[in-house]
Amino acid sequence: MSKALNFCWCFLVVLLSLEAHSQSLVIDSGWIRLLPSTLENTSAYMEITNSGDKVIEISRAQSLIAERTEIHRSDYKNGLMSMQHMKSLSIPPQSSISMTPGGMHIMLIGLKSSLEHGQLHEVCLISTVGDRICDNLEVLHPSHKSSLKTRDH
Ligand SMILES: [Cu+2]
Repeated sequence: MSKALNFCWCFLVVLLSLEAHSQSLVIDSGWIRLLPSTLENTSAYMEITNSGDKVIEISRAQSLIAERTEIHRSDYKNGLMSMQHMKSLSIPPQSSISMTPGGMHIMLIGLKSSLEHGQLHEVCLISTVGDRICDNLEVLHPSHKSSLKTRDH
């Protein structure tokens, strides 16, 4: 029992020190889109806020549930949607960037196992200076997400 408690404390200390390191970046309202299990890719959405006074450049995303995790932007051209891999994403000081369906998203490529509604999976963002911010995102059916949104606001 006390061993488990010690482990928890260690974990908390590690979490707190990570938090202090990248304090000015916050992830909110994150979720992972639930798609039919036959599909190997899906995307994640979130709101990223930079509350600091310097631009933060995010260079990549990470998740253990996919073979590759990339930051993408959707583009409509001639009525067709395509996706572009963004090499980096700048977040100006005192501002937020929203990743939403049809816009920017985190692409989870090659899911290692099928996702289920309600699961939580960690997704991390890594800045060009090596800061790392992570959040547990809930796997949601897109229609659940829209009902959540109306509940939140
Ligand atoms: Cu994509």
